[in-house]
Amino acid sequence: MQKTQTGIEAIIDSTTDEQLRSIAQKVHRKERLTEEEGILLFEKGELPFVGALANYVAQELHHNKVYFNKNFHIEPTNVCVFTCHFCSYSRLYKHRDEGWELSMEQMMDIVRKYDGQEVTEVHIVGGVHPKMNLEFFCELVSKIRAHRPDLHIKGFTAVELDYMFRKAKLTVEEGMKKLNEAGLQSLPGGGAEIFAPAVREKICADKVDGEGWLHIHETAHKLGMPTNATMLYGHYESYADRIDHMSQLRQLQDKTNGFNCFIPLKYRSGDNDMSHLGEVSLVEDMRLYAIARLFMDNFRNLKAYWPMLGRQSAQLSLSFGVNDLDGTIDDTTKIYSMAGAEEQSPSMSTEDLCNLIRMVGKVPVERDTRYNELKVYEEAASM
Ligand code: V47
Ligand code: SF4
Repeated sequence: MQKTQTGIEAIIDSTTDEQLRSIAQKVHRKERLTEEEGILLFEKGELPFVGALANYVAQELHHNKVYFNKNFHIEPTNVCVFTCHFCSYSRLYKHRDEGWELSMEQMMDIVRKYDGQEVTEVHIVGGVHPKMNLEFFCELVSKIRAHRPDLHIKGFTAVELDYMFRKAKLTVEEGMKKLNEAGLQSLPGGGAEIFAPAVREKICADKVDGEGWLHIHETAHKLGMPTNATMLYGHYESYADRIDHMSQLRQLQDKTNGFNCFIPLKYRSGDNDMSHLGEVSLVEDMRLYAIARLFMDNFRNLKAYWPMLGRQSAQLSLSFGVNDLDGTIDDTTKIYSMAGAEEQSPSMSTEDLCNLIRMVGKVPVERDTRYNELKVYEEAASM
């Protein structure tokens, strides 16, 4: 009688390339892939191969569950002292009349708009404004905390924090403690871009470097604050740069276990200094998600940020290792619509998001920021 094969055994058996077959066997044995193997996957791994392996790993970890959370964004300003060439969103201080600068009250009005609504998280992120300092943001965070203690406050990229702390003449640890005491609970993953110094020099030379970004996240982890990690891909970076970036994150995760999730961010070419580069294809997007799922073996959660990727591509990514679609989000984020993403006014109701997940045979699960499960949406009727 013929032995029944599991999905992964069939993949192993049908792979004729020795190197790829050996990688598939390692994935089956739950062994960590080396950097060389990661690069090889980018060079040789075709979408059906990496996709099937990534789907296997995601199924083992999460079965059919796909997570989302109910959140809203506050973007205090798009005025920024830095000049990242991929950024379509920021305006220099001297051109601040073209941008926005929200007052404390305007930001609290956004928070109050959600009174009585079932949101669990506020995500605060924006440009680096020379006049919005640590004291200002400690006050904002403590006001939000006082107004709505049940809301998890996730805020400020390492880039914003690095600038704030340096201006306040505080160490990263001192500054982080102040924000934490004011009520900040976790950090988003922005600002990581790509750590490789030569590429970083080309795309965002004047902001915190890779080492500084990692130090800020490590400090947060040590204080018990979880954080996210991103990688901006699809511009000048090589496959080796992508793997180097993911490897540095993997090493820090080994050390602290403080990352909640990994979020690859596709470079969008609308209206910025790098527009001539264009954008990578959908196949390359899916290959990247799949390889991230295989390489980042100590990150349980791989997030596709749908406002940036577009909802159809985000839906597709659920078959390539992704297990999280971020949030329902109101139309409060402008970072991607200004960079030419399909989602010009990104907002999705819980029902829309759940339907999108169900259409690919998965089960929508609402989570909180720390990935505690809040509600499993088994049936369409229970919304
Ligand atoms: O660091 C800016 C990116 C990031 C472009 O942690 C661009 O849950 C593509 O990090 N094309 C900020 N990307 C946003 C961010 C984020 C978003 C959602 C969720 C979380 C989280 C974090 O946006 C920047 C940069 O990498 N970005 N411009 C662009 N043209
Ligand atoms: Fe400023 Fe962030 Fe835009 Fe860079 S990506 S210019 S740090 S807002």
